[in-house]
Amino acid sequence: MTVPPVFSFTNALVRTPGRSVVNGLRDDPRAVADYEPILKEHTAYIAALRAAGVAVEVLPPLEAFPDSVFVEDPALVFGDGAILLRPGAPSRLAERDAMRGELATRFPRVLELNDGEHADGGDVLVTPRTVFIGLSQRTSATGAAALAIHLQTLGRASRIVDTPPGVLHFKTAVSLLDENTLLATPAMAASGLFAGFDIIETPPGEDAAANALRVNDTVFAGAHFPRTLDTLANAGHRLTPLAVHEIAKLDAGLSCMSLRWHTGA
Ligand code: CIR
Repeated sequence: MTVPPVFSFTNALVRTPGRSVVNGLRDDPRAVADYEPILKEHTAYIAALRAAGVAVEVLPPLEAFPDSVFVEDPALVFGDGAILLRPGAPSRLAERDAMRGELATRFPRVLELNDGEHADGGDVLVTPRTVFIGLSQRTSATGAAALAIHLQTLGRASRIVDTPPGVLHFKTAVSLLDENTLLATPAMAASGLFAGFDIIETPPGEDAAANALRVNDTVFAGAHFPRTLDTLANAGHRLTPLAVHEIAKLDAGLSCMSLRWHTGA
């Protein structure tokens, strides 16, 4: 059987933001996010996934969990199995309880991190040969080690690496564009972690554009980053620019609003 590329997705799971999303976690306490624009960005994101050929299921809002729209963090999924994670922020930990049943009905097997093992999906970058697990404020060494063992059980090799200081998650600073190419901030590009990959650096002032998302034959990229969009277009990438202005106030980007998988792979 031919294995589809790691950015080939048939399915995605998203969750409608609750009105409480405006109380989500953020590094900058002065950032004020509004509900309607977040909903608009989320709605456009779902439409873009569908336009890219993905069957999207939409879960109902969870008002008790302001950050639960960011479904990437409590789980890591592949077509042949899923891992229920343990988000590192205390206010987000119980999001995993809402996610457990959703995984059980969709994946042939579900593994789980245990007490004390913290990892957020935002710290996990899946590439064709290696799954990078970034140590961060949210992903502990214990959590990363447990996650690596579960990945091995699912037949995937992983590497535990450091996340550069100043970013929330590993993938805040790097994304996969194709089998061999990454989009990364200059700091991440200089990390020396990515031998064998070509790296496109985000232009000055556009570090936040590094959280892009390859979905089938298109790259979702922040619409507010014109120089990054030009750079990616010049490199031959087909682009889907999406507004992320409002969710960025909650330190979120394009990967975090969905779980994506290819049925059977
Ligand atoms: C948080 O701090 O957990 C949320 N406000 C943002 C999560 C973004 N998640 C991601 O990039 N994977």
